[in-house]
Amino acid sequence: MPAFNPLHDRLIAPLADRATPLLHLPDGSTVSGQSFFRDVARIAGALDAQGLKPGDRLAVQVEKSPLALALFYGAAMAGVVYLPLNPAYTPEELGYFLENSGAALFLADGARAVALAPVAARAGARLMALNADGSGDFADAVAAAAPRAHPTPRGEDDLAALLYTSGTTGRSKGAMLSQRNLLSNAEVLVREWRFTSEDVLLHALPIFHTHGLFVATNTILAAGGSMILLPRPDTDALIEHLPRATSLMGVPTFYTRLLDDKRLTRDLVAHMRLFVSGSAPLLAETHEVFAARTGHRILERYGMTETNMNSSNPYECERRAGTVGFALPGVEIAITDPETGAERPQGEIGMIEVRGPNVFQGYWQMPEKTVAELRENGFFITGDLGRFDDDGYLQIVGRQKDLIIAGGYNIYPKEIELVLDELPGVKESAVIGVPHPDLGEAVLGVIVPEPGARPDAVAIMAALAGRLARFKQPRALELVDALPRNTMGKVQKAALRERFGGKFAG
Ligand code: MCA
Ligand code: AMP
Repeated sequence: MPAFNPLHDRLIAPLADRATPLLHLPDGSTVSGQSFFRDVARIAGALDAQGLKPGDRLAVQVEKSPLALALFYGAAMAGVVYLPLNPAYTPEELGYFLENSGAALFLADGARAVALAPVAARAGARLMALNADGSGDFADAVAAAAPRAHPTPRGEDDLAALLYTSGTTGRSKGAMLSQRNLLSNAEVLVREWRFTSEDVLLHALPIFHTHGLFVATNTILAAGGSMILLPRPDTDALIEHLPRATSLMGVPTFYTRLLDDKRLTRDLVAHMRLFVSGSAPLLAETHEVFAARTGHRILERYGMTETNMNSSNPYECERRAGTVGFALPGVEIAITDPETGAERPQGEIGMIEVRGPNVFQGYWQMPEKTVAELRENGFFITGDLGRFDDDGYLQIVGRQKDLIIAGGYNIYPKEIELVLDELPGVKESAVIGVPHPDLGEAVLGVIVPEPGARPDAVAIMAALAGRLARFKQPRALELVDALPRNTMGKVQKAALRERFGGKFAG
């Protein structure tokens, strides 16, 4: 029998009569599958009551909580497209997402209502409050709503989520993810990573990105497991709750922070089944030191917002440090010549391209960008450079796209350069990522002052603060007389990275 609404039928419906805990909260309380299901059905009812129709966009900028997690599934049940946003975004940044997506409803913390109301009004989105403590007019609407008895019928190709990912021009692009994109990936990860109903995932990631929302949560729901839901990625809390978990998914910063803590011992994690790392490169050294200290080899995998998970180290065989393993079942990975697109022989470095049921449907209302990155034959051009080693393990060796990944957050230099260049006393700027002991990479702003000007670093940082989310703001600024350029006039960022690479050396 064809599924009515695949995400609902596979991930949500099984919770309806599950009396056991789905979520374990830090205060010792739990949320049963049934209770989560009721919230999901009521959220779907509240979206109906607010007049949202299938295909409408629901934008959400709220703190992590059980109800916040249920929002995605309520939207899926109602056929509404879910657009999660980092609570760190400024009103200016949010304005773009709301306008570009044409969101019908925007949920945010009531404390920000004054700053956000004009932004929402300009975009034509209705603003409602959902606060971290579970209060707010949307929370009231959920409490009062008649729970949905049935999901809105959806097909596999219908959109479930719109996740914005920044572009090289500084304009973010909305990656359209279908029901199939998300569900196929969750099913594959359950099998490849051996998740079962016995699993308890320690969930400390944010839930506005693919990693925390889809990879972690959809996989646990598909496996019938449970999660310890931590509001923040706090190392003390990780250490406190690890003994009750079977598995952890994190960005490399989770692992370097754990290693910096003496309480991380073999005994503490002896019972653990699986540690997964992704979203940014895990240094081979971190992998080895973690293995020596704990006896666990971290399983590194590779994904993207546009593609969900592409490749993974094997569960049973060798997990090779410095590699992201093999293509997941159903996913094809090709290494191509970045200029011609022709496939390159085994062992050679080239562009990583990906095809499969995990690959997105294109960029929201940006057909020209979709055509530039998603080939007609279905391969997506990732912008990552890689090679297969002699045993077929995929190594990511660099990025062709100008992107910084700090603590697992993607930061596009162009977006910061555009803001810096507007500031008084700044002639031009270049933003680069340099090695950072905690975040992997950190943002460094290199500034060429106007002739005779001496821009003040404190004033520049203050000017950025209102405009860019904190995680995008440079950790340091350097003044230079001129930017190094090649004969074509292009800024040579590699030369800048070489010059300033030791800035944050630990
Ligand atoms: C926080 N800050 C950051 C970051 N996080 N700055 C740069 N990069 C960051 N990632 C800022 C804070 O605003 C704060 O500024 C200061 O740094 C110190 O914050 P701290 O308390 O250390 O931060 P934290 O709350 O402990 O978080 C650090 C973190 C976190 C654990 C690395 O950023 C995190 O959870 N990252 C995971 C991101 C993620 O889920 N990525 C997946 C994307 P101040 O003190 O000045 O106010 S999905 C993806 O990439 C694909 C699909 C994939 O493959 O998974
Ligand atoms: P995003 O599209 O924001 O989800 O970020 C995806 C990017 O993160 C990829 O294109 C890679 O550059 C990077 N990435 C994800 N996982 C890994 C990994 N295991 N190793 C290296 N880079 C990774």
